[in-house]
Amino acid sequence: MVPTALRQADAEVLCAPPEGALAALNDARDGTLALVAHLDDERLATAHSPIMSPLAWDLAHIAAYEDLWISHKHAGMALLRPDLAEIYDAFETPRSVRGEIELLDPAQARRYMAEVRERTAVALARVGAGDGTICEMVVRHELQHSETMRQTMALAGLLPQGEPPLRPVMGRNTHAGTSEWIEVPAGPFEMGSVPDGFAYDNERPRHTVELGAFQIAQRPVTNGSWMRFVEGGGYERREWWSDEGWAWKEQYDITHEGNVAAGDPDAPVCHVGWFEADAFARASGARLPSEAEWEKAAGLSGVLEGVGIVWEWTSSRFGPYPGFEAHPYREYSEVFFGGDYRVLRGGSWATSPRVKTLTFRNWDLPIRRQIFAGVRLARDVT
Ligand code: AVJ
Ligand code: FE
Repeated sequence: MVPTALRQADAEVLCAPPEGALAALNDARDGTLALVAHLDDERLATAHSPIMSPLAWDLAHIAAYEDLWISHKHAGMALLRPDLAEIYDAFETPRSVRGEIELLDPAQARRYMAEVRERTAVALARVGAGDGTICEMVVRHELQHSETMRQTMALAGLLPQGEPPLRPVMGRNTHAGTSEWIEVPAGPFEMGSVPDGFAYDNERPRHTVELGAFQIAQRPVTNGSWMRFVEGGGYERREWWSDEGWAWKEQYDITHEGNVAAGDPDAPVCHVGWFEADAFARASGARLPSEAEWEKAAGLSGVLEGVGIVWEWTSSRFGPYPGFEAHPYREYSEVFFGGDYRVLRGGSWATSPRVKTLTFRNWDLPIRRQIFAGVRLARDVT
């Protein structure tokens, strides 16, 4: 398989011209509406999982966010529906309660999305897109929610036909599950996004990181390797698990998910949590890469294969880079720093190419398995 290269962060904000901004917003919207076109109102309004929102919540939240940032904050207009601000704010109304409160029904949510978009067009015609940062953030917000919605749909068995796409099968030239080790020599590298163009605040500032030599797997761990881990007592051998991971596994009776056995043995394993990924690595005499190691290796051209099929868990907790400044959306990153979140890198088949860059940082709790996440191993050089 051809090695996958991720885009570097963009040197310019893609949304800078206002027509470009509206076109990008409309493309994102086409994708959102197409994603849910096959679902009836009941499926859209149901909370399929306590850790996910009803899909109709995501739809109206996308609109509320757009109205807040473009018409209200950027263009100085009043909110279209101030009465909805609280229930469609991610912090005021957390996921666990979104299934229990009165929400807009799916038809109302679609109408709200359309009305907000009309106001966005008016606002941009009136004041322009500025340097494009706000519009780019709104576009990527909608695109990121399309992945969140796909997670919900995957849990509920509601993904549209053809998804997930046939996953690229990683090289059959080697025995399934084997992967070359790539050695990355010690030395400094520049981590994070350049100062120009759009990037999330947590990717900045770009800074020099000194790393020792390490090895990283050429390919992500496959379903076949994961099955060998399972059959070799992966979920029974205490010594492979961290204390916290073992406690979680015992309390919730965690075993491997059925889709691992059903998946193509040569395709990357998906829907594994951080605790499992960590145990798998220990069982393999390896460890997870730190996010700095991951970014350094992924930035070397033609080295890593299979990047961007599944998110890759790293050993790192989500935190600020030295000199971090929250901008412009304070609640995007800062409120998650210092928690239990672990960083994932690379993107998945469900991540929009616009979002998927070399420096993009995703994060989730170590118990979470709903994301399209797998593992790439690393190890020390001895
Ligand atoms: C970057 C995927 C962790 O879903 O919590 C969506 C993206 N932020 N709306 C999330 C996000 C606000 C975020 N992740
Ligand atoms: Fe959001």
